[in-house]
Amino acid sequence: MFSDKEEFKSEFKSQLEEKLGKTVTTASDFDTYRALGGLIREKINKNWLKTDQGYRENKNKQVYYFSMEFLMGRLLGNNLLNMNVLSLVEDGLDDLGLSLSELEEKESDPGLGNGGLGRLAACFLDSLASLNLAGHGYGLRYKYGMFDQHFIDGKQVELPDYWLSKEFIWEVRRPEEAIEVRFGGHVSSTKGENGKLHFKYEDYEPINAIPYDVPVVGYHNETVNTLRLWSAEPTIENTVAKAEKEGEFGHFLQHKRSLEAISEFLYPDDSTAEGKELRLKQEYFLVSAGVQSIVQSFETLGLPWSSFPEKAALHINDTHPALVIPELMRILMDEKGVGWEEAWEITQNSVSYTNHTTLSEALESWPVGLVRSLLPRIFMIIDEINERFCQALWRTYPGDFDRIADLAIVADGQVKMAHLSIVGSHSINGVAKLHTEILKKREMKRFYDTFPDRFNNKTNGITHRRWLMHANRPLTSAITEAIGEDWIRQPGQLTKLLNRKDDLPFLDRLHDIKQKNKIDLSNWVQETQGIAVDPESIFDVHIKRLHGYKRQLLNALHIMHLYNELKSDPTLDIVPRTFFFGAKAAPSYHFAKKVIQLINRIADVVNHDPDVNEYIKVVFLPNYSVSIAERIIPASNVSEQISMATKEASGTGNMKFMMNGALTLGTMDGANVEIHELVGDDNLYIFGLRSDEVWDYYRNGSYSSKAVYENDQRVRHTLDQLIHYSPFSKGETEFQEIYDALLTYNDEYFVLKDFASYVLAQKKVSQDYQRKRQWNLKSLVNIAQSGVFSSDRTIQEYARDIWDIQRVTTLK
Ligand code: B1H
Repeated sequence: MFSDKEEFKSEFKSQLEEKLGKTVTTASDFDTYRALGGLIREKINKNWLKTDQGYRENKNKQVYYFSMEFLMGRLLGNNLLNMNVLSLVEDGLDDLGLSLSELEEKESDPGLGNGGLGRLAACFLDSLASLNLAGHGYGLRYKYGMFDQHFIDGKQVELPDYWLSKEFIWEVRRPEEAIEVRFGGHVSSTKGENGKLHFKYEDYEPINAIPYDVPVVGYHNETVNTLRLWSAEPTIENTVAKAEKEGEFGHFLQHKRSLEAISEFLYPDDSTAEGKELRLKQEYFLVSAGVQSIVQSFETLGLPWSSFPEKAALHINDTHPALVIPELMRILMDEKGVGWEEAWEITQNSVSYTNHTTLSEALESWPVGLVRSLLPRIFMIIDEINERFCQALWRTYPGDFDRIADLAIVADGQVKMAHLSIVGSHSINGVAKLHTEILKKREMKRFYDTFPDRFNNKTNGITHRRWLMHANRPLTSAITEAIGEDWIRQPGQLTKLLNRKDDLPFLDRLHDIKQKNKIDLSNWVQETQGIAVDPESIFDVHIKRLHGYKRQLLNALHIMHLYNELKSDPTLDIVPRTFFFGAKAAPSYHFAKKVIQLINRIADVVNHDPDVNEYIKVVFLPNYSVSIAERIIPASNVSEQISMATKEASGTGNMKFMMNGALTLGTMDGANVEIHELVGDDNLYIFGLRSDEVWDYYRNGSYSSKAVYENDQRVRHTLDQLIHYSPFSKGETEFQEIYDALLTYNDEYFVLKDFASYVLAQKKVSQDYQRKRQWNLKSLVNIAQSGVFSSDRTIQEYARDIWDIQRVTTLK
């Protein structure tokens, strides 16, 4: 690395001069960023190579984490942190009149994911490398990531995110490791002399998968793992053949585009499955390229196929890459001559699956006709897996047609991807205790009855390196000064902070840090949004994808209610509050877009009304992203985690806030339940129906939102304001749809049902906030108990219970 700051400065200057032909004074900010990034990349290369060689020589078992999404965030700052040169580089740049944080802003934030699921994959990669575990990510190199969100007249407008327009300096294209992936065509079979069937696959469309590798740098060790992102390109032979056959350049271009479309864009749906052919193509493209390359590298070890599961663990991040199962079967049987039984045992023992949601609209299933025509051989294998599974069920439950139909992988003309994933893997995990219980007792009960040993819980986590050490450096220093630095390697040791409960100067320091972060955020909001916010007000933050079940609408109705109260009683004693929102709605999710429009309208009304705007402000930050989250979370006091109980599988934002000292205002849902268990009633604000109460209402069908409307004047007033002349709707019908969803369609997510208890909880928040010392103490308890939610803990559990891998000790 760099022996000191002077060495860094001189290497950095040579980089600028030799690679870019610029000097510190002539280079643009982006050039400077590129030079710095390029220099750091060179430093990473040595350890990257060494890690790879070490794994090969020691024949370590490798984990491959298959995910359609990796929401990595910017890499420069985190790489500097993990390489232990952050301060040195910062000081060196400072000497040259440059600011590291300004250069970090020049990096585009790769939005190759929707939300929690994609960000979890990124946190896991950081933990794998930091714990010296041989684990790599396999994903797609989308040309367009998550759309850029703009607001026009308060409505969401989506623009393409062409993130590659600026060079992505961290990737290495490796065309020599390209893999051919095949679609369409026909399969015929012939019987060999031993009576074995041989399958011949013809007339298929070949597509090249080109890997682009991104290094994943471990924290203060020498491990550098790999995130491998596949990009679709036409194969040369096929392109030439097509051009000759069709003799027209136009056709050639069209053909080329249709192939490249496979890795063209990320589907912008969070928690919803899109049943589009292109999506299925994307899924198989990732799976086939990935599994083929894993098999190739296993073959270099010269071991028998039976030891494949001892050398490779294939993990599927939700069902999106579930075709890993039939694809591995196909390769083992058709290409390597392994028989069905052995191939099946190898497959089951290598594959494991995480379920991330029980929402029915998120469950993937594909029409049989589509799978059969796009992937004929894969369909045959799925069909056979299904056949054998149903026969086995018949032996255990003879005559139980209902059960067998319910569990079948292929049924009602659909291939059910969750069923395939359960049957074809050795481990199925949920992402928080409550979620796993719901899987076992309700949503997947019959599978749990059949395979009780396969089900287990792995509560999600977040990397404390990005979300605390990088996002909140002042807090990091304060913690280390208080309890030493062991917590960095063992985040569970943050509980040592509990000894500081009576340390008033320390509590004051926590308060000052939060205040400073709030001022920084306020300045940024002023600069970028032109909105003045009061850093003394409570910073109440609701950032996550926009979805009915996450109930941004509940927060919005409460703000309308506060506004009404303030207008009718100007002397009302209210603690000033700033409500922050950040949320993207799927472009086709009409209702979610209406909610965005409503929140923007509320912001417009509230922020411009002098009767209220000293007390409440509403800021909807457009284009919410990982880098915006890193700014806002360290500056927040209240963390809104208000999903309808049973619906949010885990949540991970809740953990980031807690780690930064914000107090949760939430329902007993997902991982909030575990936060509550750790900090106790006094250190968070729980409201609303519990999961069993929700189920009771489902069972009796006794919930009536109209009854709430009729009995609660506050609810009536705010809802009426949506459709009658009011500051919020001007008598137009633009929010009729929201009104109807809440009343005509009986409020699917129990927003009105939980309104009263939410108002009470919010009142309590305001009261408590005024008692500074107590509030700081609550904040301290949250930070102290947040270590469990480090993804290091989560990954250690996956490594031990699911993947059966150990730390690689030959590396440092
Ligand atoms: C989560 C998704 C998801 N659950 C389908 N399910 C998608 C489903 O593009 N698709 O088709 C994309 C994403 N995402 C989230 O996973 C849960 O809602 C969170 O509660 C959880 O914290 C997160 C990570 O486990």
